Amino acid sequence: MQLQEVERVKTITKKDFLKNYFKPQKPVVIERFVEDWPAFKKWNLDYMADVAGDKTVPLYDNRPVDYKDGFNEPHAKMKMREYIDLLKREPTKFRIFLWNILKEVPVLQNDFSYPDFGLKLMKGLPMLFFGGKDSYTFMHYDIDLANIFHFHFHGKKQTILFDQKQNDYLYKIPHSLITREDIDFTNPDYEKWPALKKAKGYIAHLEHGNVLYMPEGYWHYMRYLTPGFSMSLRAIARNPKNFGKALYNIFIMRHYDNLMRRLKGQVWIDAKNEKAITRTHRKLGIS
Ligand SMILES: O=C(O)CCC(=O)C(=O)O
Ligand SMILES: [Fe+2]
Repeated sequence: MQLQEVERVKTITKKDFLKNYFKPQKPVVIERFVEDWPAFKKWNLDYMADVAGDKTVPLYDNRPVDYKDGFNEPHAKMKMREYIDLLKREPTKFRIFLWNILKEVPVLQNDFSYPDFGLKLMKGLPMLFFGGKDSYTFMHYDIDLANIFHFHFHGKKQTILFDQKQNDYLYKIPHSLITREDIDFTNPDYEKWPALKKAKGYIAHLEHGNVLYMPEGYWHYMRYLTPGFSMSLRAIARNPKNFGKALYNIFIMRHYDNLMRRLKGQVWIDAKNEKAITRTHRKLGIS
């Protein structure tokens, strides 16, 4: 893989963001954008335990997709306070994924504002993500191919990104939003995954208060280098092709995939995993 560092700026105006990053669909890290948010000073793991400690939270680990699991179904549950104790105590694979702040802990809304990047943010969908040291969120792109603003808090996170033009090299699983789950994107085995050598992407490290802009449909892999959490805000895909793919994913792909899981079980999952390799290698003339 050829990974270049995502550009970094201290802060940015709406005009420059639109011209230099949104229009060309290029990622960027804005380092000091949220320093006037109360969240910048307040948001850490202890504060989250204070405001949400009694909530039961859905947890995900790195197990491969199983046909018995529904789309994005959690693997375990815990009280938020217990989960945060665990995060602070030891490395854990358990992550919280796509946790809606508005619905779960509305007081957190007082700590941030919706920034004006010149895009219309979806106000109903501020999502939180938590992870333990060395946990990671598998390579995926979001079902709606949105523009994503990913704000990181408490500790450090590594992210690897690819645009949709790289799909031929990534061992994408058909009828899904993920790549082969046995690829280690931080240290890929090119003997096993030769196509990855052709992939051109980006890498960025996020620290407390940084915001990463991920353009429409960008693949993202996120590794928690320390325990920490992030909030994503999103704006609908503007490119008609991406918007079309979003509708297809939401209204057709995921229902078709769920149906096939029910009908064929693990055979369906195994066949898709196999196809990810054969299709990728066929396209590139690798046998
Ligand atoms: O930070 C994570 O664990 C995943 C974030 C993510 O997938 C997103 O913001 O869309
Ligand atoms: Fe995502």
